[in-house]
Amino acid sequence: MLKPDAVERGLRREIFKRVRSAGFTVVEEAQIEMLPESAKDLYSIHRGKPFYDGLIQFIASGPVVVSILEKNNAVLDLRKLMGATDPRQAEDGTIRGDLKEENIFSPMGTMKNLVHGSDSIESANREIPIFFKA
Ligand code: 3AN
Repeated sequence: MLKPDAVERGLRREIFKRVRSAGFTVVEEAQIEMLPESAKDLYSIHRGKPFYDGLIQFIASGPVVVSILEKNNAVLDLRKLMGATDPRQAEDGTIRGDLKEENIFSPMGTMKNLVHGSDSIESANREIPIFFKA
């Protein structure tokens, strides 16, 4: 998922170019607006954490681009391409490392890290219907 910061900054082409260059097939791609209920569903594992409310508000604050990507070893390879969760720790050559903003925090204290990727096949199977039910 391209988060609202990536979409707002017009990075859709640039990010999908990197994804395709890394060998992924883009099976589905759609711009949607996440309702707060869907954002809560997506991030249910973070409920109760200090950044949770801000995260939900941030994800529902503007359009996002959701996609289904296919590749051998897709989960790990996409995480490598995205870089560390904290963009300040993301290496050069990664999406988060190369495209981060100077101020990576939203007004609500959420880390603006441009992209989300499923952390396992199980997560992907849970998240895809959340993204594409609309
Ligand atoms: P990832 O997106 O790398 O899988 P998660 O799932 O641990 O990372 O975190 C989900 C999102 O929550 C992050 N992408 C970021 O926007 C936000 N977030 C995570 N940790 C923090 C933090 N310590 N402070 C503020 N926001 C955070």
